Amino acid sequence: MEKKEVLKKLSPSTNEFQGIDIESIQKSFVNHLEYSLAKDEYSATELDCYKALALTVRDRLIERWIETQQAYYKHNAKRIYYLSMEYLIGRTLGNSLINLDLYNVVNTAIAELGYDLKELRELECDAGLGNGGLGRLAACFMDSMATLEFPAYGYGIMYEYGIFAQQIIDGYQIEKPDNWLRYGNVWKISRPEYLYPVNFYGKVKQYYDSDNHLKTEWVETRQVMAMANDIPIPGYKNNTVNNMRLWSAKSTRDFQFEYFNDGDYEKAVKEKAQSETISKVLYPNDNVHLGKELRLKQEYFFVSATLQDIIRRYKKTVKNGFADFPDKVAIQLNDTHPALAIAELMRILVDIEDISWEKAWEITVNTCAYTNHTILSEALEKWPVYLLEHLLPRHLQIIYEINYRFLQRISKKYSNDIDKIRRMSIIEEGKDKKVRMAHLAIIGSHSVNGVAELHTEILKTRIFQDFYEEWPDKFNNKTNGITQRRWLKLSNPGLSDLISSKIGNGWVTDLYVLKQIIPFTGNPDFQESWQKIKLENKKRLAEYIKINNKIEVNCNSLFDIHIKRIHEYKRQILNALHVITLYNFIKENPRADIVPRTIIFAGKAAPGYYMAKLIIKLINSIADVVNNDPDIGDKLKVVFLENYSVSLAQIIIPAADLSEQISTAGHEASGTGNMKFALNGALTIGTLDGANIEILEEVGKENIFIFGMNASEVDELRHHGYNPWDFYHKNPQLKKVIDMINNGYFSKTRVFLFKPVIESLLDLGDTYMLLADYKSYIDCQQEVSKTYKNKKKWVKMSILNVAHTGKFSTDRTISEYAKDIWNAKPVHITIPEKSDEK
Ligand code: D6G
Repeated sequence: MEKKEVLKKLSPSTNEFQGIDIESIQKSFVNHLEYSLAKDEYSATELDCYKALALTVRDRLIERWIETQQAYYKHNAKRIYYLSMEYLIGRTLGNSLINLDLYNVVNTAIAELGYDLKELRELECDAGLGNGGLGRLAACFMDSMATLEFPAYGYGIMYEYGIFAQQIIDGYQIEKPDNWLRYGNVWKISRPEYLYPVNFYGKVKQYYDSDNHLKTEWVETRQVMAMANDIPIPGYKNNTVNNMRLWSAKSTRDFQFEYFNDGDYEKAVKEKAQSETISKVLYPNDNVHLGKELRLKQEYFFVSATLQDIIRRYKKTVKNGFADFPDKVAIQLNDTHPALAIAELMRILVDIEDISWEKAWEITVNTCAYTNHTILSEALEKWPVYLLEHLLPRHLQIIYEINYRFLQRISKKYSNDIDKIRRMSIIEEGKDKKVRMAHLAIIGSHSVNGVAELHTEILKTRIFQDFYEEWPDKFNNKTNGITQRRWLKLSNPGLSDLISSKIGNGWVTDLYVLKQIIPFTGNPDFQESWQKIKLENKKRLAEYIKINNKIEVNCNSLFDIHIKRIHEYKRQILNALHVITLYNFIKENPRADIVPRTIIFAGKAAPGYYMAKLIIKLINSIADVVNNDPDIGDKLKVVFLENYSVSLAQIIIPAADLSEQISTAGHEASGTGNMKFALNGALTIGTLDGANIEILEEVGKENIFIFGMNASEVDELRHHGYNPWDFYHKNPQLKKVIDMINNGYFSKTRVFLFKPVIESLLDLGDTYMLLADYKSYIDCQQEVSKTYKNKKKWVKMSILNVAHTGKFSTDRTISEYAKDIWNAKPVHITIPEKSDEK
């Protein structure tokens, strides 16, 4: 018998998969404790027990994973490749237990051994390989692609340090490195056999071969190796386990030897360390392009390794060239961060595979698709030409060629309309010439999508208007979503169970099923259970706040929550102005019957974003004054929770009464936090921005609190000259609030501390128009309080919000991508039946 056949015959999964009963789980657990971790009942720590449990679950993932990967080959399926620089995964154990339908069994099995599953789950580090919405979206997409049985792969970077851990010291953010792999990570399986060289620098050599064909080679490069690390991604109760492959940078043996041979040991070690810095750290910036060389290296490193892996896999099944490539491969670019894939695919096809430019271009465009995530100009990637020339000289040539051919077409069509040509060119002219990555992505893709209806409209009519006119069919909308497996079933078991007790479990794989709770909206028992669950969730959060912030909060107060990255356009300052307005009102009207509120903030600021860090300090300073003022008592509390993360969000969101989604209209592409809150029964106070508009459409205007200018009104006011001083002088309440900050009411020992905040609002033009929306926001907040007093009305609104969140599942989003962009078909995975005689 051949070696392979022997292996197959003996493979546990050929015979029978690992048991999923209590006894088998317990057996695996103790086996792992002993054989994988070398521990006994005396030496096993809690962390060992978490690991043994995670390994027990991992075994069950791996057998399904292998089955899944083999099935994709058997079906010769079209693969979907999701390329993303960020995956904000959070913890994996709980989610895997839910998706493998093992939660209850494992809970019991572990309890019988004397352990508490909830406690063990807490020992897992969050995988924080992302900044915010974009990375979390990628993680939700992975879950939905597996649940919908799509042959999908996530590709990215295995950062050794994820998003920094945030500490709040004296009200200020302090960043600490996130050394998340320190104690190893059970879910990460390193694959040193999948090792690809990635080239940098060097020069381009061109020559004519014996057939007089012009050949191009990229030579004298420096190499770094990319090593694969795989993380299994299970679908919900369907045996599919997809792969997420994240690359680590490793030095090549070659160049170390060079120095070793020269006897320069120190240099050899230094060079090794240097080349491995590529995958060391995630850039902690959300919605901003910094233009650092190392970041460009990261982008190319990940794109190059990924394309080599995709092509290796393609060649395993297709032997007759690349014509079928777009029928077998779909590449989705999550923002422009992986847009170099377009130039790299062209390089591979033309320079290495010897395919003509025209054919290679057709293949590339038909394979790639681009998702835009932002219209903020500071976030749009533009790489200096000199940097590309230095780091990736061949790619720059290719980009020039793509641009030349494109501009030829445009000039012919629009009879040399210079302005149009300048606007559409991939190259931005000027003192420092730059490559506009979004233009490269649009020109090199067959699909360009925005992430919410308003955002897509803005792409079509404003920032990419010329391209939309050229290719109206390329542009489409794919409203973002969230996975209900993590964001309801796992994080809010109380509400999940209540819902399922009435309408069954169908909502877990079809979120529209939640509509079936509508008939229970007016049912007093159902309402009472609903309120009780919310209260329990609030108590859990209150406990967390007590432990971490040493603040006692009133669980009967309205939990008003603003959690997301700290950014001026997200307008945490506007919320702070409301806090001070409330504070003043309580001071001035001590006897007024007000609705008590606990206003909770959380979020990280980019370490180099001065204003965002000052906003954190401002919130904490306001909290100090408010929380310690005896006139205020428990009518108002302000809490800033440190180190916002996926796991913390899972505690905060189920406890929310009110969700703050208050960005300046036209600035937040979609938002996904807004969806998580609605799914957990919080009501939204929001502007007509991003997906808030679609939440409004779904839940109805009577079940949401909308305020402020819409996107066109924002544009119009800007266009006609916005003067924040007018609003300041017109509104005494607002003036008082601003003056208090300005005069050091919240910074008594450093009176001028918050001057820059006030300057930005008054002297520097109030870019995000907080003052213009202030009155409308305050009025709307009053409406919120009034409504909250009517408990019956509030609970009905809460139930109706949940009932109407069906649209916001990533299952819907992914089905649309698969149909409209990828033309992908699901593959159903079956596993060997359990034999009875055993
Ligand atoms: C499974 C099936 C096997 C495949 C391997 C790796 O073991 O045929 O080679 O996964 O998958 P690829 O990365 O080669 O697709």
